[in-house]
Amino acid sequence: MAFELPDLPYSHDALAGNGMSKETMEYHHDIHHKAYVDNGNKLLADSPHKGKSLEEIVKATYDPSGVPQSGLFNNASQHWNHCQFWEMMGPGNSSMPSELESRIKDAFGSVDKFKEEFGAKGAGQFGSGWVWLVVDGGELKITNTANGINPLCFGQTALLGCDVWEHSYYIDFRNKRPAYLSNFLDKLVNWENVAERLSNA
Ligand code: MN3
Repeated sequence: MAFELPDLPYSHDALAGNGMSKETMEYHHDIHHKAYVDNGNKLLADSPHKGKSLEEIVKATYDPSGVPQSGLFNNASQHWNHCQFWEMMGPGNSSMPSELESRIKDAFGSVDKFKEEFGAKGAGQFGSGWVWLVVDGGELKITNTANGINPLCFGQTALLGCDVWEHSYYIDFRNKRPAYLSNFLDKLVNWENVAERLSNA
């Protein structure tokens, strides 16, 4: 099954008022995400994994001792990561559903403490990568991963992920990754999507 670039679930300028510009979306979705799809398809064409689903390919090609990971893993995992990322944001300034809020309070003490820890983990990721809210063995945890590595690699469920590659924030925030992260948490997250992932976890 070939990889396919999904349309954004909103227009390219839908998040512009919330700190993610049309120009960022044009680069990030139309160029960067598309490159992962195109490069992944080239590598998949000759691969024994080509009949598998995207999630199966990510899990099957992840190498726990791999530095670097294979090209197929990197492109497949980044394709998966970006598909989740677009869905995890929205233009609605959504509020946090109560079930999710109470799980976050139980795990981190308060919503503010959760945001603080998520922001610190994202800011602390050295180089390119992601910061995640995951369910791991029934528990909510915040993790960070290098490059394209994601929660699927560790049998975790991703509830929320934020791309901390420079291409995600350089146009709108220049080098200010912490400001990008706090804006993401305060203005961009689609909390209904996060809550839905939690109820399916
Ligand atoms: Mn990216």
